[in-house]
Amino acid sequence: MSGFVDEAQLHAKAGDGGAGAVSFRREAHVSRGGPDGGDGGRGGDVWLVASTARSSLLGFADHPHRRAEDGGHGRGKNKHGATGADLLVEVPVGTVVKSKAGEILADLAAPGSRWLAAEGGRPGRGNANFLSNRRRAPGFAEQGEVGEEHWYDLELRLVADAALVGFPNVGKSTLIATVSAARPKIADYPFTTLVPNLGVVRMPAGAGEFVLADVPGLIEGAASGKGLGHRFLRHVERARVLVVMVDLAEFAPADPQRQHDILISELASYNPSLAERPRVVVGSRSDMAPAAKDSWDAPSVSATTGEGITELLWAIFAEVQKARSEEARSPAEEVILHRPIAREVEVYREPDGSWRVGGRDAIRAVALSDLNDPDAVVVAQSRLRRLGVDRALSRGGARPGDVVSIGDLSFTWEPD
Ligand SMILES: Nc1nc2c(ncn2[C@@H]2O[C@H](COP(=O)(O)OP(=O)(O)OP(=O)(O)O)[C@@H](O)[C@H]2O)c(=O)[nH]1
Ligand SMILES: [Mg+2]
Repeated sequence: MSGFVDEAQLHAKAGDGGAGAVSFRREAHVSRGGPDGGDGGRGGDVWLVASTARSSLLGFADHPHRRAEDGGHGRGKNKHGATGADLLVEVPVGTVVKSKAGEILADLAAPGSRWLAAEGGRPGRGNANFLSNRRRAPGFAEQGEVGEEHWYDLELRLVADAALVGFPNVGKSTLIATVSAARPKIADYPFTTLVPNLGVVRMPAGAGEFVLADVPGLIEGAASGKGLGHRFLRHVERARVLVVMVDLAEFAPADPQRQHDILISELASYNPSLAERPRVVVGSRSDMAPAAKDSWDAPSVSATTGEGITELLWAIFAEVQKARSEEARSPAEEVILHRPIAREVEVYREPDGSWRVGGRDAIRAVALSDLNDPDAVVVAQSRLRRLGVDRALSRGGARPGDVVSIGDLSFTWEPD
């Protein structure tokens, strides 16, 4: 239980692309043969994968760093560097990925959902690629691109078929312990349960199964932060069915109907759609309240005597099945994907009158190049032209002679 962690940070670092090689063939009679420097290998990606084998974000608590393998460098004789292996990072189903600014980037709600957290660097090309009629002995190759690197906030929102909601001490944990293999702590005081518990309930005769969540008790004001419930309401958000449990015991803090009304209004003020969620209402600890039970017309259970339990499970299961078949008709949304840098070329005017070119492909064209080698700069510039940088600059109003910066490269613009 203490191993449950539902918030963590992740630092994803993709592998760097390997550098291309500068090499020339050695031949018996020629002092310097043709270029034969091989390309580097691509850097590995970091992917997040939703897995049912993980139940919390504990693994990230003290170890947030995940790094994929770098690509190998190219070598002579046209040998290419090895591709860096991708790193698959398993996270629990229901993990939400947020940027440091709090924006939701991905929602890994289904088992097997994948999301690219950091893209591996592109490989550098070896000098064998730069042979041309004019350039017989290219003395340069490309650098590998540095792999992406990002910090994220991870947040787990449990995915259960049904969630038990009720005041503290009404018998939620006792119920889940009775009907599943879950073994939460049970005691006769409020807020015994401090973290959500999940249990799998198997229906008789192979009818099917469903996942039931026991979340910490809610009290009036929970939606605005009272008690413990607030932190855990997000685990209720994804449940297909809510099981609203009210205490029928004689000394319960409020009568059953009032408990019910408070619970529904707290759920609704946390997230209005929760009030519309299919729900099953049940009274608990019926053995402790024969008198109150008479005025209660919804179903009731006693975990102690077993009364009403089977009927309750069938009622929950029926709602779960209904919700599942509706979902099958309208499949859930795709994983939300966010790209931090536009792929297209973008041109901005700096306050000093110079120009800055943005956009991932343009920045890449420059990042791959060895800017100390004049030949390599020529290659980078022709690639920029192909990407439409010249066109974008003239459309933006740049004039020949203006200073243009792209990544680390600054030059005087002379369109041909
Ligand atoms: N007599 C009787 N006692 C019950 C029944 N169900 C639970 N209890 C007792 O009620 C007390 C509270 O039960 P829990 O299951 O811990 O209640 P909870 O709703 O999980 O409480 P929190 O985790 O604090 O929100 C314990 O002492 C249980 O033994 C029942 O059906 N009959
Ligand atoms: Mg409990």
